[in-house]
Amino acid sequence: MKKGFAFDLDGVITDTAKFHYVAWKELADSIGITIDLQFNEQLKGISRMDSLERILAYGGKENDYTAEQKEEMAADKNANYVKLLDDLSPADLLPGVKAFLDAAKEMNVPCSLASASKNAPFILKKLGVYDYFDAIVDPATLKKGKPDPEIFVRAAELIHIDPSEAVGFEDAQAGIEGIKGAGMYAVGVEGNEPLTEADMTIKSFEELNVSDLLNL
Ligand code: B16
Ligand code: MG
Repeated sequence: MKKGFAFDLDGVITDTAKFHYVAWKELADSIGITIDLQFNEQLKGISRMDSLERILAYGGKENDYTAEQKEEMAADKNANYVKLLDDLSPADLLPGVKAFLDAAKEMNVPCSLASASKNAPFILKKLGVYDYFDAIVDPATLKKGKPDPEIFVRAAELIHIDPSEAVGFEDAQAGIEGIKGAGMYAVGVEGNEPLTEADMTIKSFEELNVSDLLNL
């Protein structure tokens, strides 16, 4: 029996990866590094600063900037990213997500958010689903990012269940590894790249039923 759900945000609830990509590409271009959509796959689920480090390493510029300059670059990227979120609305929820959250609420199943994004509360409010979450992990309080299981262990703790009693939803390979490392049941939401190690993979939440997941 499962008792609660832990959701990733980007790629699971809404597709913000396309906006992250536009904002990172602009930053990378400004320092002479060319990234493409294939490289962008590596940034999914990875924290803002770790994403910047990966971009710099990709361009062979990992030793070219001070910590302060990197903070500035990350802040510039985020300011651009947040501007791109301006038009985000409930219409940007991925297919089946709203119905799934409605069903979970109806059945009093606690839901927590396990996103690496520091913008997550803002995004959930824009999407009109903030109130569906009983808890949101603050990524600033974590020691390690995905694929470390810490974020998912915390997500279960915050809704007062054991990780083994939770189902986790993720679109990134790093996130699936985190869910499995925490001891949760992993549902992979497949986008462009196939996911390995997930207990179940889906294309969208339209394929899921809350009762079936609770009975796992
Ligand atoms: P922010 P998720 C992740 O969201 C994104 O997939 C990743 O590309 C991004 O760098 C990270 O959030 C941090 O986001 O810059 O908004 O703090 O998939 O963990 O929901
Ligand atoms: Mg994601």
